[in-house]
Amino acid sequence: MSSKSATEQYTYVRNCKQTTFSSGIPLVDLSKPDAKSLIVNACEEFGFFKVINHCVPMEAISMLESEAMNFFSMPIIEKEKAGPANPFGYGNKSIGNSGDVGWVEYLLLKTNQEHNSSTLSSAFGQNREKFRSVLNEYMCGVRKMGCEILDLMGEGLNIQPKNVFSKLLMDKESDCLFRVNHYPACPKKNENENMIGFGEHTDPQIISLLRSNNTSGLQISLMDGSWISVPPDHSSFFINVGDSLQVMTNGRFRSVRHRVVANGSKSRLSMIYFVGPPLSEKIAPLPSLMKGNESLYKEFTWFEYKNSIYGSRLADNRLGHFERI
Ligand code: GA4
Repeated sequence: MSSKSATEQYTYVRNCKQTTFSSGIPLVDLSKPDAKSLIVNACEEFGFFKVINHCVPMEAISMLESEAMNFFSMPIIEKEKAGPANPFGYGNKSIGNSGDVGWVEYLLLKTNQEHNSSTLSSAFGQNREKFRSVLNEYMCGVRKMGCEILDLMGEGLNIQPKNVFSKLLMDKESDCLFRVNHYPACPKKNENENMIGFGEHTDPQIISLLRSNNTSGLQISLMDGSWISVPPDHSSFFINVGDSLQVMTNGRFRSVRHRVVANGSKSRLSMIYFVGPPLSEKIAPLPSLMKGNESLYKEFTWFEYKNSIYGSRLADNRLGHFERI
């Protein structure tokens, strides 16, 4: 992964507060009746929560993780056959189009397109069918869980009908993405500093559904601007509120700023399903959540938002351009 000139562009952050299960991250048990109110509270305060008792089969999770590890273990020359990630495929260090770099390599895929592109075939060779079927099984489970969570948000917010959010995910024109990030272990130069794996940013979509192996690295920013580490848990999912949901709730839900720091001794593998609406969808506050207030945002479509973000830097406040002054 490393080459001297590229390493020089990396950024480092100081160590931050560690959290324990009891002190930090909101926990939602999807099998419990209080799930919907816990989700609403978590989205308001953190824009982030951890989910247990989800319906995604552990077997699909483990199989995809091992297929992904096989892919990232290949020689770089093989992986690059699936690249560059422009916008989809294998990417290494470089994130987006504006010069951001991180200690990360990744696969970025569209979810509702057959993965028969030359991209995957050339890099996966004979293993392509296996990867495709394992990926589809995982994504089916995650989509189901995403739908359940979005319905619980609708119910928790007393929105009629409750499927206002989930129907965007179920729409066959939905613009969802899937990303697998591999952060190789990165020996520390200095005990107090960590190399940035994926720089701070908010996700542009509605929600993102993330899981990782048991290696730490994910950090979220709290309302006061401080950062906390999210203890990893390979059997749970972590949900981020994205910019679009912040707008649809007129700022009631918070699009969470997050980042990943590289681990000094273990590699981290994460998989994220980004729930994006159809391109033509108007992203605007739901009338029932306005309660006589004005919209905080100018109206825009998902297509317009996407166009505006691709020229931005990772850490930019992308919603800033769409705020009403
Ligand atoms: C952040 C969330 C998703 O990973 C992503 C990222 C995208 C990319 O990697 O190409 C972006 C980033 C993300 C937001 C700003 C732009 C676009 C990199 C970047 C600098 C796939 C997405 O949809 O937006």
